[in-house]
Amino acid sequence: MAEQHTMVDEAARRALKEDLAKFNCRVQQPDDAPLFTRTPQSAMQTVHWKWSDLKPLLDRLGKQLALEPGGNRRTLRLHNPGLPYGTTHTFWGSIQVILPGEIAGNHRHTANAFRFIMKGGGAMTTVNGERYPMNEGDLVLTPSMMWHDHEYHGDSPMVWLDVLDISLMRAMNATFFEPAGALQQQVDTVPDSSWRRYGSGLMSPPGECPRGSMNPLLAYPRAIAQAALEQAAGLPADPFDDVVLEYRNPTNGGPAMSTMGMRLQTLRPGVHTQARRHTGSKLYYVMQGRGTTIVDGRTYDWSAGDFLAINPWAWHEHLNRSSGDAQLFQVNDFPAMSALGYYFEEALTDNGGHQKLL
Ligand code: GTQ
Ligand code: FE2
Repeated sequence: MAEQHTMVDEAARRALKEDLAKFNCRVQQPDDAPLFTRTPQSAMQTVHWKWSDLKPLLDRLGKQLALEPGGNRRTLRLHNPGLPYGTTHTFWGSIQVILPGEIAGNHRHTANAFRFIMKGGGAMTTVNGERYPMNEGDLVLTPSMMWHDHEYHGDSPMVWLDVLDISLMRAMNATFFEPAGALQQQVDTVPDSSWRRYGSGLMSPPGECPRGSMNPLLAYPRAIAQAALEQAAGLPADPFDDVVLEYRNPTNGGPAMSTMGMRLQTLRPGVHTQARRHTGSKLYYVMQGRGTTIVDGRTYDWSAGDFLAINPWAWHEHLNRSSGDAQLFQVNDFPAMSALGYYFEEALTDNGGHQKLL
């Protein structure tokens, strides 16, 4: 009886399809995918990029690709083979190669961007008139719609990680891009004022009222991040990440950017973290050391210079296999997920149970 009812319903649904389509309406069809999945399903794949593969490719890009006039960028995109574009379904991670004497011209766009310097140093980036040096381990932000250009006068090619929330911006149909008339911006009289005002993270000039939830700080130098991480090593270990810190907006304690979260972590020798899964995606960059991340039962053995992208709701845990500290830089889309109320996480317990954390 129930079966017969289902067949009648299926026939009715198919019969309605064309009539409804005339009015731009439809009902769920028998062969449509279900409206919901019980847990997050993603086309994104876990991907491991090895520095030993990336290095020769970056050298080739530097030798063979020109920086087009008008300020284009020379970038190697970390492409996820499960997706039409992007490193994860929300952001693009790319490695930018800049050669001595080059200027990556001024422009602005809706996508939020940041640079994390991988190797070398000496380049300068100017963001809305503020000029910051970019050296290994530094993080420099280019929030949405801020003008930015880069300039480099070192003696060998320099590379940094660029991350932009392009896929999220596209999903929201909010793409704007504006090239500037001039190749470079005028630099302010005080070239690094956001850093001078807010860079200590502890104190800032009285009476100033930063604009809403916007982060007024554009640069997070390595020395301060490393000192903070060393201080944090004195805290009880984080069961999932050992020692981990978030780059924050110093004026309100929120994430440094509105859509993307950045973290720095140390895995001490011998550490094997507890497994966890969460909504949202992330990309790790291995700054130092050697270890293994187990993602949904598959092992990824990484060492310095490697990248690892982790898809939503995948179980993952980390092991440090080096005799010294391993250090990872991470970008995720948790601030965007949290702002929408879509961030959830679960821990795997010792007896194989799942414990809801958030
Ligand atoms: O440096 O401004 O990797 O606009 C992609 C788009 C870098 C940049 C990228 C960009 C930039
Ligand atoms: Fe840009």
